[in-house]
Amino acid sequence: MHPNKFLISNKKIIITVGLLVGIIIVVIFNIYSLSKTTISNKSRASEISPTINPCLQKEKGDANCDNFITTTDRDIWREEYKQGKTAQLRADFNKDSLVNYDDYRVWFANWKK
Ligand SMILES: [Ca+2]
Ligand SMILES: [Ca+2]
Repeated sequence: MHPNKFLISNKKIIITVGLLVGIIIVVIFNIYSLSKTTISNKSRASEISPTINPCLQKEKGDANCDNFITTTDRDIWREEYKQGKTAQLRADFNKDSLVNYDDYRVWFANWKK
């Protein structure tokens, strides 16, 4: 092998290795930033979820907290009205710690027939 040829092929090897190292660094950086993004999205979701009120429509008559005011909510009201003081107060729409006809009126006013 001619000494010049050896030098050229040596340079090629150095350039190739340099490129490979560069590519590996870029790939590792991308994987790292991707995993960081995923983790921050996850933690952001867990930060938000406790602040979401699961029962936004309760004061309008949504006893089962499904965000719809339906006859199911009226049935819950009826059950709790019968139970009296032992009721869970899921149907206490006006938040006076009683389930009575005031709550029924709240439900009826917001019920989409
Ligand atoms: Ca409901
Ligand atoms: Ca009430």
